[in-house]
Amino acid sequence: MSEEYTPPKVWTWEPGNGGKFASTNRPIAGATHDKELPVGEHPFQLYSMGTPNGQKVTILFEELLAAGHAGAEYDAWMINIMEGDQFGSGFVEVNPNSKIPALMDRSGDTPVRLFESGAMLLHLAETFGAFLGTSGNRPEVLSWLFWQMGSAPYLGGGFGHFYAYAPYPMQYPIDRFTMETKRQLDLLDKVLADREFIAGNEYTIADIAIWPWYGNLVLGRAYDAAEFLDVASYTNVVRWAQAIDARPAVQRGRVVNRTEVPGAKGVPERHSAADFD
Ligand SMILES: N[C@@H](CCC(=O)N[C@@H](CS)C(=O)NCC(=O)O)C(=O)O
Repeated sequence: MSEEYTPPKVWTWEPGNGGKFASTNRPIAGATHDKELPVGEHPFQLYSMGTPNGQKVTILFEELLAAGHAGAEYDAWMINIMEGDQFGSGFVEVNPNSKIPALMDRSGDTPVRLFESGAMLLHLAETFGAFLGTSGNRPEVLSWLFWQMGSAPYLGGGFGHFYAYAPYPMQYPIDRFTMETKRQLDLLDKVLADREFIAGNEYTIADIAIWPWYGNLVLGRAYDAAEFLDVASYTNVVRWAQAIDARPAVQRGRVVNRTEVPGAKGVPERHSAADFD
């Protein structure tokens, strides 16, 4: 439990360091076991879990379906990252990086794989010509989409890990990542002071990418940290987060691939709209 640490000349892996992900994390890429992935009847096969990165994709699928894009029907299969499903051989074929979400697009003649949630949002938005904003505003949408991909690891892997998941509290990393998380919230708050949505006055994949992380955070749904971060002070972010939270497609998308959702019903696997009934 010491905060004093002298790094050895060469780092060696000590399995089970006590953190929340100690049983599955390791410094080696690739599959650990053989396991085929199931394939359903819809054009899109999503292999995921309802973490913020997973929610981005299920929210976009539900928004596309709500907007009348029937071709966006999808099967969402549960990949339990706490049990190491991301290291099964079938999953690793779809995502060699062994992280959810992973997607197979089987809508064309040849199935194509996608990994990285941002790539999925862009691919689906382009495929259906939806939620990309107007062509003149596209650079702004893409800038915020990629901002999310680069920024959320400081919130999740940095702040969230050290505040909620580390085996014991350590002031230095908590201070460092709290400062960055609050800077990011302040940035979003300033941007949303004169815009309805992140990239302008239209709801786009930039909002769909950012909301599961920063929206859930200010709605008090992440890391039990609402008071610590004083999220209520980011009033524009709270207003934006509540508006998106009220969208029926978001209410559906955020519960997919989850077993337990406080105040709502989890939908561990989604194969049709009836799964939400
Ligand atoms: N940049 C990736 C991040 C994906 C990611 O970090 N997924 C986490 C869950 S939110 C995961 O699968 N973790 C399992 C592990 O690290 O073994 C994306 O947006 O798709």
